[in-house]
Amino acid sequence: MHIFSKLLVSAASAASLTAAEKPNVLFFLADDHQAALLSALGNESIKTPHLDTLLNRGTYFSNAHAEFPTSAPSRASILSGCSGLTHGAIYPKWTNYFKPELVPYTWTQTMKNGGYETAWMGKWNTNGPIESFGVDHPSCVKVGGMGPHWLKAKGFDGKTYEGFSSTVFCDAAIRYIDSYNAEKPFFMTVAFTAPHDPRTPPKEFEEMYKNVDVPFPKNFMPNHPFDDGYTNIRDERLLPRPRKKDAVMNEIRKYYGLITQMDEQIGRTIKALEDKKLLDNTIIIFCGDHGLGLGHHGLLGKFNMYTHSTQTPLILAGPGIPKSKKDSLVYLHDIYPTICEMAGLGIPKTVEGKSLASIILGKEEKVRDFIFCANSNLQRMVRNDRYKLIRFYRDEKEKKGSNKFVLFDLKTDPNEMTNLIDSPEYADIVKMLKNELRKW
Ligand SMILES: [Ca+2]
Repeated sequence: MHIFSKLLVSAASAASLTAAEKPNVLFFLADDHQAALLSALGNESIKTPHLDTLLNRGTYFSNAHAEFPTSAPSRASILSGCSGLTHGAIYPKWTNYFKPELVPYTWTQTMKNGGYETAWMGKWNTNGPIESFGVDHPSCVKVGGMGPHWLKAKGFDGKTYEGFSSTVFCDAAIRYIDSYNAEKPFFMTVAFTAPHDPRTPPKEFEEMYKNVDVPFPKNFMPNHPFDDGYTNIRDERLLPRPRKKDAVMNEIRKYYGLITQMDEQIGRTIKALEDKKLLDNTIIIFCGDHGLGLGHHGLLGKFNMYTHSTQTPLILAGPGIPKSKKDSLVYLHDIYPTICEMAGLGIPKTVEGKSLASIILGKEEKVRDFIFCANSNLQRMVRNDRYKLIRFYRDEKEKKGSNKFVLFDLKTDPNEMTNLIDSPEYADIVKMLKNELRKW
């Protein structure tokens, strides 16, 4: 019987998992990875062979949401298993930092307490020193939100490593795997800074897409149709307005280059696991911290409530995880409790996310009926399995944003182009969704 299957038979068997039986966990966290953007998900222009392989042997969640689709709040949610309204790290409001009282109950600390050796490579964008989050082995950690991809980083061995971000981080992961002594199971995170801008992939990967006719967003607009409150945020100023097709295509090509380069490093890391005969007992997770707009709705960033930005591909593969596609409504902060259940660890009471283990095993179809997302004080969203309501706010003090509601039918209009808010036949749906949003 697979470890995971055995684990779910009863609480007693979960508790009886020995250190040798516990699965290792390898978490690949990409930075700004757009919803559904993998070759295996139907985009024939992008090359993601290693992520495709992972997807084809695991469970893919097609509706995985970042509640606050920007790096710091999303990563704080992933680490704490909590809503941004609880952990507080919402830029530019709420507390602006990760609440210290949650630090003892973070994912990394919980895994360490449960007998795991914990390692972290790459981006650390959470308030507080990484060691205080129960990370035993921080290596080539890049503190902060963003920066050049060509970087220098200090390895766990004290040496300085230099190169392209995703390569440096995965080299550190491979060094860890090569020296791993299997006394304890490991929980390793490789937190990329790709495919976040600056969109400067290594030359080979830029050349790869130079003459490729990449798919142009179906919901491209030269400008967002109204002031959404984030018109002048940094991401949105990366190209002039109105957006021009050629310039947008160029951004998309370089974004693809960053993803393919990252995919190659993910492949090297998985190969290192295989060589060490650890692959069969390792759960591998992949997701972005949220998505991104690249010409979609006239946008270039993630500060919005559209699918391309609030959602990111989420894949889990490994022992006992069947090949499957799930459309259930999930949050990225569900991953932490899911892994706790799969590893036979207790889920701390502070965790607000829900374990997806029952969905993965086909025992349940959903763990919730609604998803809520937000960006600071200017945007709120609620959706169910079909309809999405977005509430835009006007900040009179800052003179930005619009006082406006938008409703989309995600089934008939997956590109979110037709606002149904004023159609009388949707009045009951609007009322119901507004009521849910009020309760949130
Ligand atoms: Ca990000």
